[in-house]
Parts: sequence; structure tokens; C-alpha cells
Amino acid sequence: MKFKIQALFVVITVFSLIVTVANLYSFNKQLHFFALRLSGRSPPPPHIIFIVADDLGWSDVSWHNPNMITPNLEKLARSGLILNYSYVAPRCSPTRASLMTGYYPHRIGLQYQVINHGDRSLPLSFDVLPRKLKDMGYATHIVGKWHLGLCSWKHTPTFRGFDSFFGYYSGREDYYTHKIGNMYDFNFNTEVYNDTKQQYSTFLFRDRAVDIIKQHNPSVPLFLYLPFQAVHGTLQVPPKYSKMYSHLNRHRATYSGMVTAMDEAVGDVVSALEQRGLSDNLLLVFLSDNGGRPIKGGYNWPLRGIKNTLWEGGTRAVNFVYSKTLLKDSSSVSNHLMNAADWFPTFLAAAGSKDVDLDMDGVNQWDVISKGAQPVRSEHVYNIEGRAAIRVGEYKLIKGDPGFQLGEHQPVFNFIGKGRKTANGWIAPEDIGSQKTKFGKPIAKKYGLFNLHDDPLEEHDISEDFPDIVEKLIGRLHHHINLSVPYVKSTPMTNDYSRLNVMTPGWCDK
Ligand SMILES: *[C@@H]1O[C@H](CO)[C@@H](O)[C@H](O)[C@H]1NC(C)=O
Ligand SMILES: *[C@@H]1O[C@H](CO)[C@@H](O)[C@H](O)[C@H]1NC(C)=O
Ligand SMILES: *[C@@H]1O[C@H](CO)[C@@H](O)[C@H](O)[C@H]1NC(C)=O
Ligand SMILES: [Ca+2]
Repeated sequence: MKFKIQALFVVITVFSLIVTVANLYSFNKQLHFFALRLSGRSPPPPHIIFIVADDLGWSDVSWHNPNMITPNLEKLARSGLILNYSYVAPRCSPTRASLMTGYYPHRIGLQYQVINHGDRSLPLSFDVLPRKLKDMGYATHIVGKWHLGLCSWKHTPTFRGFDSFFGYYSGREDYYTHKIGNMYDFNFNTEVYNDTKQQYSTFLFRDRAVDIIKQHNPSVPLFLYLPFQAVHGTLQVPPKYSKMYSHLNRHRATYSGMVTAMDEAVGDVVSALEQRGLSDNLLLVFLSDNGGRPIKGGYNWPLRGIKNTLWEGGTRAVNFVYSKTLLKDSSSVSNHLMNAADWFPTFLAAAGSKDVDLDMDGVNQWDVISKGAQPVRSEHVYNIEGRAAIRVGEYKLIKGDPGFQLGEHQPVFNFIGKGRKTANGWIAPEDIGSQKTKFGKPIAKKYGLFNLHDDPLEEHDISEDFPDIVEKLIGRLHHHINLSVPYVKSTPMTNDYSRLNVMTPGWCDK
């Protein structure tokens, strides 16, 4: 009897050893995940790399469109968690304001238009993400586009919690000269940086990111915010990259090359993280700040609409999370709603903070992302800017004209050339052979209703069939409209600042 028990014990021991070894080899990351939680110890805060692409469209990455060459991004996305319903505002400044604050743009006062030559700024009354992370012991760096104001020095990155800033203040500029109009806009911390040597910005930003990583002390948690200039217009890329797409029209080929250059830069950043030993406790998030703009080469096929519209094509972002150790379900896709404002509390929670403002619009999605917990968001406000849109469950209500511009992929009435078509006559933008393509009319009624579960491409306005649902969503929309604050006051650059021909902060300090 005793012998049998011993034999059983040996068998169990051997078996569990085998399982452990198997785990170690094949489920290394799961083991790590559970070990940390079983140990009851709070894990060390992860290094957070937050990469934001500018105006990257839904069909501008290889996992949505096989014509695109984005092997580095695809590898990260497919081995991480793809967020299939991640929403952003329809253009730059509102999305970036939400990312930095955890609030919807209409509660910040940045819901309309974009910040132009620093004529408006993210109000100082908001706590911003880098400051919060810095307070938790993070080293904090921004490399790339700020676009949240500079009228006062206090509005600029190194006064808002970033240890360093390497990049530009405005919304767009030349990729080589780093000028917007006559104005040079490239900075290192609080100084103008004149040493860009006309280098292509994607690679300047890559080199700076790699330097930060190489110099970083791995025992300190790192927050690197990397908002690339790519792939916003103007359309510029070294010819090597556009040549990869010579079968496409010139605009699209250049744009696609810009995407591939960015993909290469992301690959280099990830290699640097590996080499520096930062990749085992790493949370990497990649997000586009709004949909693509066909006249600038970006496509959102098969989604309807483009940048600046409240259609899904303007607001449903390419987004994934990558981590070797922090995700219970890797190589998977989440269809839960995510909103740009959610990243603020989500990053803080991932960093171990218990102190998240419950009144904010962003919700903490960390358990949803890392542990596959039950969804925490059932409602999402697209934007409130006169026209407005809200999603509640599977229903989307659009108030007013969601935006109508050439290329928004409404049903095509007069298609010239050959192309793939959906059942009701939409075409894949790569296949448009002619600028003469005509597009349909916007919603004529005051409200449109779509069921995004059955109709993710927003082809069928069902507002007349479901007046009760329309009423319910109007109620929710008004709840949010009531919370809106006015657009922040304009503080345009003074003439003596404009004459400097250098984007220089501080005219409000005078
Ligand atoms: C992502 O969303 C689309 C709807 O736009 C859906 O068809 C697709 O199945 C989703 N992907 C996954 C992997 O669930
Ligand atoms: C960069 O150029 C600007 C404008 O020409 C000049 O005012 C500034 O002193 C230069 N800064 C550095 C750090 O060289
Ligand atoms: C919005 O505010 C108005 C005026 O204060 C009020 O009459 C209305 O009931 C509010 N609506 C909602 C949905 O909260
Ligand atoms: Ca943008």
C-alpha cells in the first residue's frame, strides 16, 4: 500500500515535471502570467510603448489588406491582441486630447476642427497621462507629433510631464524640411533642433526612439509615446518604398510606401527593445488617430467614410496590443468596444495605479485586455460637434450629416474601370482607375440609425423601422450633449512670433 502511494507520488511528480517543462517551453508567457498573480506580489510596472500613426486607414495594414507590406506590424498584431472595435475621434487633435486626458473631446473643448499653428491648446486644468506616469516613477518621453498647443510654455510636452520631447508642435509639415509653410517646426526639449539634416521624419523618430531605449536603465519603467508623422499628408517617402507598390496609382503607391517605411521603423524599435532587455515586461500599443483620407492616399475599405466623417471609416481605428508576458489570450481578436479615452485609465491600471478618476469618460480596460474579463464599455460617443454620433450596444445613431467628401465610399453610381464590388456596388479604392468616380448623397434626414452588428459597413439606414430605438439613443446622445463644454478659446500666434519663421512657444506668456 505504502509502496503504491510512493509510486503514485513519483508518477505525479514526474508528470507535473513534464507538464512544467512543457509549460516552460511552450506556454512560457502563460506561466509567467499566472506565476505573477499566484505570487500575490504586485508585478513590476511594465515598460509602455505607445505608437500612434497619423491618418492610417483601416485597409492600410497587411492584416486587413494583402496588398500592404507591413510584416513587422502584422507579426506584433497577430501574436498580440487585435482590437477590432477600437474607436477614435475623426481627426487628430480631438483624438490626441482624449489619449492624453481620458476624456471625450467635447468635454475637453477640442471637439471641432484641429489645432492650427497652436491657435488652441489642451487646457491646463486636465491631468495628462505622462504626468501621471511620471508620478508613478516612469521615465517619460515623446518622440514625434505633439499637436496639443504651444501658446504658453506650460502647454508644451516637457512642462506636461514628459522628460524629453523630440519632434514637432503642429499638425503636419514637410517630411524632409520639417517646415509648415515658411515655419520651421522641429524641437529637442525646449530648443529648436537644427540638426535634422533634411532626414525623413519616420527615420529621425526611429533613431531617437532607439537611442532612448539604448540609454534607458531597464530597472526604471519606461513610457515612450511615439506619435509618428507618418502617414499624414504630404505624400513623401524615399523612392525605395514607393517602388514596392509600382502597380498602384502614384498617390496610393507613395502613401503605401510611407506605411512600409513606418513598419520598418517599428521593427527597428522592437529590435532595440529586445536588445536592451525591455521586451519581457513590455506593453506595446499601436493605434491610428483617425481614418484614412483617400485624396491623401489612405483607404478605409470596406468601411464607409473617411477622416473627418463620423462614419466607421473615419473613426474605427487600426489598433492592437502586444506583450509577451502580460496578455492571457494572445494571438487573438477582441470585438469589445474600446475608445481613445480608455487608454489613459488603462495604461495607469497596467502600471499598477489604484487611483483612477471614476468620473472620466475613459474606462479602465486593463482586465478586459490582459485577462479577457467581461466587457466594460457598451456605449461610445463618436464626437459631438454640431453633428454627432453615438453607439449603444450594436446600434449607432448619427445626428446630422456625418460628413460627405469625395472618396468616402458611398455606393458608386458611375464606376469607371474594373474593380472588386460589394453586393450593393461599393468598390475597393485601390481599384479606382479614374478620379471621375461619383459618390452618393449623404443622409438627408435628421437622424440615421445603423445596426453595426448586422451591418458593419453602414449600408442600411433603419431609423424609420425602429423609432423606439432612435428615441432611446437620442436620449443618450442628449445626456452627453448636456455634458459638452464650449470649444476652447482661440489664442492665435502673434505677428512677432509668426515673423520668426520658427514654431516657438510662449506668446501667451508675454
Ligand atoms: C472584425 O469586425 C468585422 C466587422 O467589421 C467582422 O466581420 C470580423 O469578423 C471581426 N473580426 C474578428 C476576427 O472577429
Ligand atoms: C536654430 O535655428 C534658429 C533659426 O535659424 C536659431 O535661432 C537657433 O539659434 C538655432 N538653434 C540651435 C540650437 O542651433
Ligand atoms: C439636458 O439638459 C436640459 C436642460 O438642462 C434638460 O431639460 C434635459 O432633460 C437634459 N437631458 C438629458 C438627457 O439629460
Ligand atoms: Ca490624424
